[in-house]
Amino acid sequence: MKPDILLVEPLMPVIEAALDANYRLHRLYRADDAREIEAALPRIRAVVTGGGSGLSNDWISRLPALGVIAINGVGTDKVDLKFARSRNIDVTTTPGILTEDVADIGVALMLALLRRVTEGDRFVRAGRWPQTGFPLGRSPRGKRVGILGLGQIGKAFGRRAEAFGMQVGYWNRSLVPDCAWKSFGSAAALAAESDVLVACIAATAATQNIVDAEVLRALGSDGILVNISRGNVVDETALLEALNDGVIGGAGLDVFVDEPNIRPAFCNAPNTVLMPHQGSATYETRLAMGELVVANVGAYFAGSTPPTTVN
Ligand code: 8YV
Repeated sequence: MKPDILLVEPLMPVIEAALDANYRLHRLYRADDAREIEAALPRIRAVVTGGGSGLSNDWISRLPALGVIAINGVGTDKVDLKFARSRNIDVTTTPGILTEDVADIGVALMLALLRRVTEGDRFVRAGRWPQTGFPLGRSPRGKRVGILGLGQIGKAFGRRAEAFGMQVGYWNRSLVPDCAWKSFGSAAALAAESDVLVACIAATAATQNIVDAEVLRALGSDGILVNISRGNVVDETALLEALNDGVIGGAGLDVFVDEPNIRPAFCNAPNTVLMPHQGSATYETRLAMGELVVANVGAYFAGSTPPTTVN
């Protein structure tokens, strides 16, 4: 009999087919599978989930046979790694693969705001072009970009920013060796010297709400915030206030605290570009991520340590 796997989020059909070939898949996102899943809980040995969904300790506790949680992503903030280890559960991620695509979405959000791309789209569609002029945008050239969290994604964003003629600065938990970009002592100090502040930082207890009212004030009324990490690194209440009161100039957000049920106020906030968490969502990257998920799960069932175990 095929081993049982719980799938928390849908994957690309070709990846689900690869899993289907070797395992009995139980799809948590399909309401009509709920009763069948309940009956299968004691047999489930692997969970495949997304970085944004993770797996709660309550769920882990309901799965006595669980041996591996394969995350289709790099964020481990939604899985308690220590708790998983204490139950001898491997947790795996898909490192390296999505770096460039996530940085690209950050650039897309930045340019959309500086060059008023989504605003222009709405303007043309509304038939306003023949009637009135469209406001000038702003050039990225010569502007200062501040990267909050200089890991792989932060560095990839910095390389892109340099190609646009921007000056790059960063704040990171620790000094980054062999990095020519200017390091700042705090998020607020970085924001004060940035025209565009880009959150690329991993979500941990220490980074929750790191972009708070003080950081937003330091960014200033022409400043733009881009968030491509996790919603909870930004204090969303402070951000909505800052947008509505003109404390900052705009925000490009790919991630939110309560995805996919974002605060409705974001839809009416001025100068905002919103994306439904699409950083890694390209055909090429999701395929490569899915293949690594399949390899990790396969290694676990073959009795070896999955290649990209993080705990
Ligand atoms: C994915 C992510 O959107 O890597 C992560 O942590 O959040 C994203 O790459 C997600 O994992 C797919 O649900």
